Amino acid sequence: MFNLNNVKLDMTAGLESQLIHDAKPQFALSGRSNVGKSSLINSLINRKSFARVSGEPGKTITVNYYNIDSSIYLVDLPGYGYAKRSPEDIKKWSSLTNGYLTDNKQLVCVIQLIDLKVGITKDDAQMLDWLYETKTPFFIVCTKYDKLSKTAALQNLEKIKSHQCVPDDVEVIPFSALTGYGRNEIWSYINNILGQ
Ligand SMILES: Nc1nc2c(ncn2[C@@H]2O[C@H](COP(=O)(O)OP(=O)(O)O)[C@@H](O)[C@H]2O)c(=O)[nH]1
Ligand SMILES: [Mg+2]
Repeated sequence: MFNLNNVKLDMTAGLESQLIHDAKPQFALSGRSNVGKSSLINSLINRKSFARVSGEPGKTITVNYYNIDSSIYLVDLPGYGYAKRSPEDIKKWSSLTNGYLTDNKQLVCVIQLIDLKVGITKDDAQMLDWLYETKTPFFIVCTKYDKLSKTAALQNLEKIKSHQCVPDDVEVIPFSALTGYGRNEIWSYINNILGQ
């Protein structure tokens, strides 16, 4: 297990040239703006507000590298699907995201976040297709589990698992940043991948 008292934000990259290429394995969080990426990072590292939780979705277009105990990076990717984005910002999003995801040898796994209440959007489906086509290892975290009744949550979870863009062997983990539900399972899964 990692020493979670040893967490640093190593880089807030707004330019492709700032992307990190050192040897540490990277786990990248991908998802819609507002899906709960920053909240998941805070929960994983036991902090309330280390990663900025934004009331204004899609505002910052940066790739944020959280250095976990000098061992791995949790990488907060800029969110997609934010309707009010300017053409320049869309361009910036594309070049930064493509620059990050393309030929990234340190990228071990993508953690794809899906809002359990919203389900798989068109943008999510596009991302899932891309992950499948590029053979990028990934698993799915369904966020905001606390917002639904147990019955509705299970129904939506089944819908996500059986979606045509979700291969049968892909792990789907329900999670709530509010209660911490699913947090340990996500860490176990990460450690599993690392072979620890
Ligand atoms: N109820 C609930 N709200 C959440 C959860 N995760 C995130 N949120 C809220 O959703 C909003 C967006 O979260 P944030 O982490 O900034 O999303 P990001 O844009 O993907 O980084 C914030 O208002 C969070 O408080 C969750 O598990 N449960
Ligand atoms: Mg965020």
